[in-house]
Amino acid sequence: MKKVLALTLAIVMVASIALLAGCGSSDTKSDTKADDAKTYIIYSDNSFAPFEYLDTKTKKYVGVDMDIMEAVAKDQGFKYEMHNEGFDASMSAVQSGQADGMIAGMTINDERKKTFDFSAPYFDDGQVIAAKKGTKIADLKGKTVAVKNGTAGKDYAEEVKDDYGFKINYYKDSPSMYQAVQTGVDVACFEDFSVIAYSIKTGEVKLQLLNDEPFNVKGYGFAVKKGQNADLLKMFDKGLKNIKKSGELKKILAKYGY
Ligand code: ASN
Repeated sequence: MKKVLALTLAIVMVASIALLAGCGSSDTKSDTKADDAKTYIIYSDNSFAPFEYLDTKTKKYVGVDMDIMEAVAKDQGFKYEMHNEGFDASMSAVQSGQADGMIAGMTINDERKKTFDFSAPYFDDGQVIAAKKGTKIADLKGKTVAVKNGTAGKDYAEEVKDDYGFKINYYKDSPSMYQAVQTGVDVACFEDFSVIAYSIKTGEVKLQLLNDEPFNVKGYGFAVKKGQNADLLKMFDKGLKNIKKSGELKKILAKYGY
């Protein structure tokens, strides 16, 4: 493993990928008529800063995803209700029809495309391994690592566990996973780069990254159940295109340090 890159440098890198993704052609307001009576139920993660997290002062969920959803709904003229229930819970809610859609820093990948339909990507990220200071990749052998249920990080850990020789403990949210590593229950955790980098930067998480570049960098997208809610997905895509073009998406990302 090479030396861990300076966080700021890597953040700039990820941010520039996101900005590149922002260069699209123009689009007009939706021709998919928003159903005035309908309030869409949208699920999200609950502790995934800077994409969604509870602002302890206002007691409201804030973050990149929360702002994108608000901007897109405003642009397309539809109503929605946000439920911040956790990542795995969001995927289950969409699959069971309890939720119409989800926005949760959700990585678009081929496996998920079998059961979800995704919007165009609005941000790019991959996973990293984080551990206490001084830990080396070789230290994972014979130990347990922490992953979050249902995530791309979990899938990646399951894929490489035999190569590295570790076992896996599963957690329901990111803070439980970080806590398990900080208290020494697990030797490392698998998390999205920009999310753990953000918490390391704010000082909330005292861990370091073991890989200098994120694995499996892919887009984040809004998702609906495959074959369902096509109108909602269409409106989301149109709204996203419009906020990319108007510079609003850039502003939202900048507000959270990208
Ligand atoms: N990027 C993660 C995933 O798609 C999402 C999350 O943890 N909220 O698995």
